[in-house]
Amino acid sequence: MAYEIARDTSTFKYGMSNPAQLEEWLKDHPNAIGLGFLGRSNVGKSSTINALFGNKIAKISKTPGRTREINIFTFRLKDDGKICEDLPEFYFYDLPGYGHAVVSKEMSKNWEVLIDLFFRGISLHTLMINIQDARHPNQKADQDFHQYLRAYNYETFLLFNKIDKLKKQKERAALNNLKPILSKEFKWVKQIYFTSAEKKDGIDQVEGAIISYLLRQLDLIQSM
Ligand SMILES: Nc1nc2c(ncn2[C@@H]2O[C@H](COP(=O)(O)OP(=O)(O)O)[C@@H](O)[C@H]2O)c(=O)[nH]1
Ligand SMILES: [Mg+2]
Repeated sequence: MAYEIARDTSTFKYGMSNPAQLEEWLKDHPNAIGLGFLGRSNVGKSSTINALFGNKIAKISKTPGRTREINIFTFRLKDDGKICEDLPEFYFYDLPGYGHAVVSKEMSKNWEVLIDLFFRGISLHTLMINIQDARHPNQKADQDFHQYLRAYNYETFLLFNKIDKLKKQKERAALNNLKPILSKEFKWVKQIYFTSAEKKDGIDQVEGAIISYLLRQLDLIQSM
């Protein structure tokens, strides 16, 4: 693979908590090519972003449910070590975690408003990356979220993170056995990965798949 993510180009752009501001941004970026990171609080969304896009670009939190904003970032690709100036800037979105009980009513209302605006307004050239905890896959909140997501028809990858915490061979085997079952259950999910954001396991494979997605979107837009 000649292309790679140019980690030193990853840039934080906006933290959006204001619906009107988000709506305006979405209207201004109808063809943005990018990635949305989604999952329950604490599954390792920010850690995965950091592993993919460069250390500490996203804040890693010790307290679940801290990110209440939609954080927007940009990045570029590199080819043989050189930044691809001929390719556009790409986007990624660190979305606030779903299914966390310990937030106030008002906060969860704002979460719903933001998430709803996001999914209704974000460019169709957005790959949704759903991260789940490999030790506790397919929780009620994950199922509920997939019900919601499937209505929108975005290409979706599923990542089971924290596999380093599965110490025993037996636990890993159980997760592997789950793969065909999950593929059936999440039929619209295009690809499934097992990762450790902490140990960087599986991250190269995810990066490769992300890059092919981005290049495919460029082709699609150019042929329009
Ligand atoms: N052991 C292990 N811990 C992880 C991994 N990914 C994230 N964590 C830890 O899980 C906690 C939550 O991570 P964070 O990225 O903030 O989750 P987010 O709320 O989904 O953004 C932090 O303490 C991380 O250090 C992983 O792959 N392995
Ligand atoms: Mg986070």
